[in-house]
Amino acid sequence: MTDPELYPVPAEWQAKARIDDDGYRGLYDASLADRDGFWLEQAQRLDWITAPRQAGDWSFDKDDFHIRWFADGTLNVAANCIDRHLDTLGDTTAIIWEPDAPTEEPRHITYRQLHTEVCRFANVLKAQGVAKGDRVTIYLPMIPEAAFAVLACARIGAIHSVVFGGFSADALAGRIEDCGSTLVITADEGRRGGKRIALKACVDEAAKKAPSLERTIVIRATGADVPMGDRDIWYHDAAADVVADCPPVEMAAEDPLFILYTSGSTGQPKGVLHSSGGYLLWAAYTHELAFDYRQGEVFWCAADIGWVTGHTYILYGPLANGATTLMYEGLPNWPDASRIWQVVDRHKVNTLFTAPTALRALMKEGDAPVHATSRASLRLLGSVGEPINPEAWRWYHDIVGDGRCPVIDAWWQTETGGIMIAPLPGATALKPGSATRPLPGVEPILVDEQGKVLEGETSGNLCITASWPGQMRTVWGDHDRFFQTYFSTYPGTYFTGDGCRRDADGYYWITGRVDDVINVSGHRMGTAEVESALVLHAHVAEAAVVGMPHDVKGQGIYAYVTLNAGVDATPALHDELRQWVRREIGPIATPDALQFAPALPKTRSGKIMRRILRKIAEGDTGSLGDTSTLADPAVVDDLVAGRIG
Ligand code: 6R9
Repeated sequence: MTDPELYPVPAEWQAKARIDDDGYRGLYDASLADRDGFWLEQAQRLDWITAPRQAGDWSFDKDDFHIRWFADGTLNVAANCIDRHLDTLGDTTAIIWEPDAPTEEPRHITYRQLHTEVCRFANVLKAQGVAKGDRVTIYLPMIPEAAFAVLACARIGAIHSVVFGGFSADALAGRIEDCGSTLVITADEGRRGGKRIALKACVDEAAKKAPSLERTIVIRATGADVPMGDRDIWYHDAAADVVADCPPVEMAAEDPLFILYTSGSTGQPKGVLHSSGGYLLWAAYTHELAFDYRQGEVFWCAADIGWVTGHTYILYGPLANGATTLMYEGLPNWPDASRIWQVVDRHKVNTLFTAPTALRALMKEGDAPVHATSRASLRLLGSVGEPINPEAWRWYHDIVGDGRCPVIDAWWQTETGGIMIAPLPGATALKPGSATRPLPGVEPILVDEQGKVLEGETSGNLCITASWPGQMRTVWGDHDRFFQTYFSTYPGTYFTGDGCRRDADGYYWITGRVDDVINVSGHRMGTAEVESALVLHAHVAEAAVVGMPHDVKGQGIYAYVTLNAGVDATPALHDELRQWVRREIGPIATPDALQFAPALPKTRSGKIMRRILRKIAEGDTGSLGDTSTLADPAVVDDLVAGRIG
């Protein structure tokens, strides 16, 4: 190993881990030598109704583009996450629910109770006419009913589309319409950090712009008084009318399981579609491998189910493996900076999986809130969502984990379904800031701008050459966009949109997005999406949005705005525009900096030169590079003079 800062596999892990370094190499080679054999063997992790005899059937080539896995197999995803565990784990806790306020009682839901709740929910959906293949939008806070609703869809073969509770009415309406869902599941209100979130009111607002919406099922979560219209029914009323048994529907492995909208480099978010068999296998496989998951452990993925991390590592992966998964309603730092560690102690959490942005925010509060807790139950720490800076990595490892717990820096994407590049705790020596090596079955390559494959120690664009079972299958309603977005840039390979370095040890270091996507607190935001929201305002002529460094969020949003003639650039308008974006998309899209610009730097052909805007936002005004191709180079001086920071 050539890196000066290397954390070898701890002796304790070497002794007990399922897979050591030789094991990893052996498994990795086997996964390449006989891909189909490897995946058919892995597929035995699941309970199939009809066992598949086919593994991968795919081509990334334009003329023959298709991706299928286990196409002759059938199964039910919910039965794999619940029913098959009932004999052995019926009385084991499936879900620990930790409420927003620490003074409230947590809930423990056993696998048997989960079965009853999911069946009941499924029957409520069926009573509303929901059938296999229908789309159901779920707009819920982090309450157990969110898990019940998701699994109820899987049980009857409906396709769920979970929309993060922090998205605005407009964003919600767009997502309802795009997939043509007729039913939304929501709650009266959500709670986070002691604040209430008016979810039902948001759905009412969205309904005005989403004509496909026919029915809203409302869960009473806080007991707030919310108006109920013709479209609305209370979940508790509907649930009282149905029985608590519902047979799982037999699904083909390739039948869709869910849609999850994610931001890309164009204006409209994409509906990423995942399959039933391949996705679930990927969730179960990666959850067990990357976290060396053992029966009886408590697994806490501190994400929201509105993001893919919540789908795969709060619900599907842990439940498929019969784990006890923790679902937390609140914020890591409320009511105080030690809450997250208190929750670890309260529920004797063994593995914690969170995002660098949360760690950086907590780190700012110093070590005392961490030291005030025991954390003795922790054995493994995970990081996901964005590159983790070595300083935050060391703090996580040394302070949070008392130097005992390997840090699993897991690189993956909504599109990949689950973890792709990550250390295995018993096999991989760690380097702070590196996601280390690909999981068996994952074949990353780095290519230059021309698509030439780069070997050895190098930097380039990260692509994956061969399909894997958890790969997304299409963009909902736009298969051509699926191909264009991911397979046309470097023909024959899946392009991730990330830049990456590979060191002399073959370790991968993700450097961030190379497309027009900003990673704000581990959440993807398309620059075009924010721009589209800004130009909807009557006073805005043009907008350009870029990322800027942010010490807690990783990246912040920097917006340049040109106003219509005759409109004054006042502080009031400045605030109004930030609020406008917040209302149009949601709080996570609120620009951190908004600069009024008399004009934007454009080439003579009218293309905005984002490179220059990025440099200015980064404060790197000394090296703006060649500006001579600009139609009006003087524009740049105005921008530099008006820079916010
Ligand atoms: C799971 C998730 C995906 C993008 C991805 C990359 C960034 C995620 C990372 C990471 C460095 C890691 N990313 N994990 N970068 N190290 N461990 O976050 O999915 O929301 O789709 O975002 O996030 O840029 O392309 P998603």
